Amino acid sequence: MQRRNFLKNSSVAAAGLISAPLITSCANETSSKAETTHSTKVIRPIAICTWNFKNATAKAWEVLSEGGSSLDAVQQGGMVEEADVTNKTVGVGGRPDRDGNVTLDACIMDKDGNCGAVLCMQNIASPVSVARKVMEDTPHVMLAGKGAEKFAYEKGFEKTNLLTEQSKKEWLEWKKTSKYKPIINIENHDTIGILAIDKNGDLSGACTTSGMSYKYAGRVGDSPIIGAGLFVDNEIGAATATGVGEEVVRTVGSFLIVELMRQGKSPQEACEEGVKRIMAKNKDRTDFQIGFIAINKKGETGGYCIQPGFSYRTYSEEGHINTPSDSYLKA
Ligand code: SD4
Repeated sequence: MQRRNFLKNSSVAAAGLISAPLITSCANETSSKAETTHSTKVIRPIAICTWNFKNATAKAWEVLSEGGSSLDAVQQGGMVEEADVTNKTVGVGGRPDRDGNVTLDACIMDKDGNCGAVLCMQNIASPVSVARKVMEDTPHVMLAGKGAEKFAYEKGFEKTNLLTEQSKKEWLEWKKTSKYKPIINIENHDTIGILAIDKNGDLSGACTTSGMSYKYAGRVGDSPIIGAGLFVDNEIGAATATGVGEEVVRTVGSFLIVELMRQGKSPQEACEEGVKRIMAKNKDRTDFQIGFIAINKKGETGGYCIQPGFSYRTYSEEGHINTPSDSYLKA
């Protein structure tokens, strides 16, 4: 997957509000049927994820197309990225914190509003799967740190070294020049948030990440926080976020997107409005990135980002589609 250096975009001048064109282009990679798509198209079952996680949506679609539940689809899609050592922001191979420890955040939410999350968990390869166990096997929603890890072992998860040689090398390089300050979005990051609607029309979502690269030890972003990094309301729709978690937490971003859909906005309009609200509170800043994706009960999808370069991926009977999202800041 291509890394995105959003800092390179930091010189981009704020262009003011964009007059909200809906998604206009996409590249269909496996099917000749779908050459274009737009956010008002009704398609389900469907899986949608942040960025360009092709293998994750393919896995989710495999589950959905065999009649599986959206919950299984989002978990299994998320697990694909967690296991991919070349993805430096999720699961095994994720970048460590400033002390060299890989700490993972994840959450999952189902059609009935059940949810589970793990925060700042070490040594476990699939935090989204532990989050599901928290949801299903405990009366709690969130387990953090050592407690989450202990719970995972109790549930049969194996201890795994998450820091690859490559990630360690990059971290040691980074330390040579780092000022050791919590500068927001100093490094690239590409969390997976994944949403699905199954053949019964039921929605689920998951979000999994190693969080901001080289973060302070103990830092937790939006990704495992229900309402911030992910929200599902089976009557309305679902949303998930990627980018600087602090800003998403401040605005309870994913909940906001779902509520905007409840008020009648399309997924695309809701994502745009969410991003614009965040920018309204950060008028002078062009140096950070947040993207939302959303799906509504009908199966319409949308995505929007502060910075250029964001895309989201869907997989449905129309095939595998990567849709570049419009951005608040135009290059
Ligand atoms: C976080 N939102 O920990 C996550 C990071 C992310 O793409 O989305 N990276 O703040």
